[in-house]
Parts: sequence; structure tokens; C-alpha cells
Amino acid sequence: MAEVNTWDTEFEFALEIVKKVGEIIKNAFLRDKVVTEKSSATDLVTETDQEVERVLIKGLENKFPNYRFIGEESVAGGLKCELTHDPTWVIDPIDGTTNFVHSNPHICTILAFMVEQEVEFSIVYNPILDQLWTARRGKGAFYNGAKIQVSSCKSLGSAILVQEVGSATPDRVNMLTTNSTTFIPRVRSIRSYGSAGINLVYLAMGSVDAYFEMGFHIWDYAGPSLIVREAGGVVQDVSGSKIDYLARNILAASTPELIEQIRPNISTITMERD
Ligand code: LIP
Repeated sequence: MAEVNTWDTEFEFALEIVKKVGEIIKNAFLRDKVVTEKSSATDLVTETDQEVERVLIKGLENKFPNYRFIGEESVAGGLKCELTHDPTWVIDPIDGTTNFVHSNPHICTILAFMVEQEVEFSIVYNPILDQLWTARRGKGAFYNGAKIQVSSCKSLGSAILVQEVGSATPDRVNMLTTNSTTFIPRVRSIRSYGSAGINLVYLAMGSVDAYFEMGFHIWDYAGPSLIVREAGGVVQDVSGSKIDYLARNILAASTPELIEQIRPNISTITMERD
């Protein structure tokens, strides 16, 4: 029988390089940033995002010359977002760029490794607070080396739900307003950390109980969704189907009971696929 590849070398190397680029982010964190608007004034990129992505791609490419890349800033620069069955690094150099611009520490680098369109392992690192979350398929989820698990929350009335403004297009603002009207009276409270990666790893470690978002991209949610799953959480498409990494949406919760109380009440928008 053929031996199953556990991608140990890739995982160890990825951990090292994510920590290394954390130094670049840390050094720039309290300084003035060079900021450019991408699709709108609520969709930003800094020179540090671009530098971190360049350093990650160069380092990973030197070590593993045959693997493909999907990187947030490379796609913003005009490259196609193409997910094939080949081994692929999926990169968000700084998730929570608006937080970074404002020197707000809820940021992270997200690095996912996908093979056959499934996430094999995932690394989420907040270099400012030195917080590291990792998961490998079938091997559990970890925060700074300790195994983590989602909360046991089953009732919406006892749940903390995460909602994000994201890039505030008129249709997203409408959707958020409708969903706020629906959910604020039904949940214990709402949080918004400004980074999809942080939202999902907080869910994985039981700090919040549920989260849904529409309009973001594969680099924001593919990697961290494995961490939620490996921590025992449920991750699916907002329509209730299997998660689709190019469909730009996610519904994640600590228990199936919560998912069932949330999904039928979500107001959705139609989006172009990645
Ligand atoms: C952002 C997020 C945020 C989400 C935005 C956006 P960026 O990523 O993680 O939580 O709401 O849609 O994608 O641009 O900071 O890497």
C-alpha cells in the first residue's frame, strides 16, 4: 500500500517562515504605514502586506519549487485565483489589514497548505501577541502548543456571534443591517475582531461560539476553517452545503445545534466566485 504523505517537512518549514515574517510585521506595527486603497476605501493594503507576501513566496518557492500559490496581494496585483488539485500554498500575509493600519493588535498571518483542494495543514500567527494556532488534517488543533476545542454552546441565546463589516459595499452593509436586526435580540452578544482568521481561531478555542461571513476570499477562511474543524467545530457553506473554498462564504459554529438555529435566519447576498 502506498504510504500517506503527512507533509511533515512542509509543515515544519512553513512554521519557521511564518514566524520569520512575523518580525517584519512586528517592526512595522507601531510605525506610520504606506497605505493604498484596493477595491475601495474600506479595502486596504500596506507595503508591509506586500513585503510579507513576497518573502513568504520566495522562501517557500526556494524550498518547494513545484508547488503553486494563491496569495491575497498577488491576486490583487492581477494574478488569477486558481485552485487546482496540485499542492498549493494559500497566503494572507496580514489578515486584518485595517487593524494593522490602526496599530490594533488583532491581526494574523494565515498560511494554508492545500492538496486535492483540501486543506492539509494550516498556520495562523499573530506576531504582535505571539499567538500561534495550528492544525493538521486529522491531528487536532493547537494554540501555542496546547490542544484546543470549541465551546459546548448549543443555544443561540447563550452564544457569542461574530459579525464583520469587511469591505463595506452597499449590498454588504444592507445584509449586515438585516442580520444585525435578526440576530442581536437572539444572541448573548456580538463581536467583531476585524480579521476572519482571528474570528475563526477564537471560535476554535471556545472564545466565541458562531460566525458567518459573506464576501471574503479563500485566503481568509480556508486555513482557519481547518483549525475550527480539528477543534471539533462545524464548518459549512451558508446554504448548508459542504464548504466551498471559492464561494466566498462560511458558516461556522461550535455545535450542529447552533448551526441549525442560525442558518435558516441568515440574510445572504449573491457574490461572484473567486
Ligand atoms: C479582511 C478580513 C475581514 C473581512 C474582510 C477582509 P484583510 O481581510 O479578514 O475580517 O471581513 O472581508 O477580507 O483584507 O484584512 O486581509
